[in-house]
Amino acid sequence: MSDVDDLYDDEELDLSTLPDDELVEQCHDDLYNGLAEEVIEATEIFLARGWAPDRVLNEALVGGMTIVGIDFRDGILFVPEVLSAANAMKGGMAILRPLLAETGAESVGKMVIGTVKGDIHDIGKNLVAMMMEGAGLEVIDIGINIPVEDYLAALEEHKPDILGMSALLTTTMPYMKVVIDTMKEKGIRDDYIVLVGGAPLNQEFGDAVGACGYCRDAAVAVDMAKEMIAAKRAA
Ligand code: B1M
Repeated sequence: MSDVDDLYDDEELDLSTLPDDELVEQCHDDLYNGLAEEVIEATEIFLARGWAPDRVLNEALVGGMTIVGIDFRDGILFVPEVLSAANAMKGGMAILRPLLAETGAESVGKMVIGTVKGDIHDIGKNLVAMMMEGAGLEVIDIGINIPVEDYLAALEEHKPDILGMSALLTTTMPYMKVVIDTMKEKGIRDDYIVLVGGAPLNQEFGDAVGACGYCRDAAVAVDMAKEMIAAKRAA
């Protein structure tokens, strides 16, 4: 068979003919390659076969995004590829989200995230939000240029496990301390895991402002979030 025939075969792959285990692997590959339509189709097939929504989420989608996260961390994938994988994941999530809400499946955790006041950079924040969703967390993205009052209001409204803050400017990163200090004043600091990130930050800065963790990148953020939520729940 020629390469062209091979290519044709790939294009014409009928996902519905694959047994469950092969469809899971194919879904992982399609996520990795950012093929949203195929991921949506696979999600629908799993559901039609009677898979519970949380099983589809964990085995087909989160499993695939875990591979993406590892390769991003190891420098095999870069930001554009991860954004495209995350976009494909969103396609599957859009189908599963209402079903998961109906079945009351326990979420891995919840995070409110926003870029601090004075700062409109959101590419990194969006990537973190998408990777967190990819790991099965519920994410409430409150946007950019967020003043302390809006962070506090979002915490009050959504009661997340994690508050995530992003800053890309040396002039805006000190605002993270304003938010954390205000949380301390209100006596709510210890109710939340606070994670911070952004290109100009480092571990020393994260420690100095009183965050629970500084996240060098989105993959680190996901690992820290999962570890810290598990530790908090165990405690
Ligand atoms: Co801006 N900008 N920018 N900019 N911009 C920088 C940050 C800068 C370093 C460029 C430079 O001069 N070399 C510089 C800052 C210098 C400094 O502070 N020392 C700068 C400047 C000066 C400015 C303006 C002031 C320019 C001007 O107007 N004179 C202005 C500021 C506007 C404002 O915010 N008030 C400005 C504007 C812009 C654009 C609007 C044009 C655009 C933003 C578009 C957007 O975000 N929608 C922009 C861009 C694109 C950049 C650069 C080129 C790229 C940033 C980016 O998206 N990186 C940037 C230079 C650079 O960093 N190379 C630059 C990719 C992204 C995936 O990485 O955001 O680091 P990053 O996120 C990573 C990690 O940091 C971490 O995970 C992410 C994924 O791995 N992470 C988190 C980030 N947030 C996290 C939160 C977490 C966890 C992890 O919470 C749990």
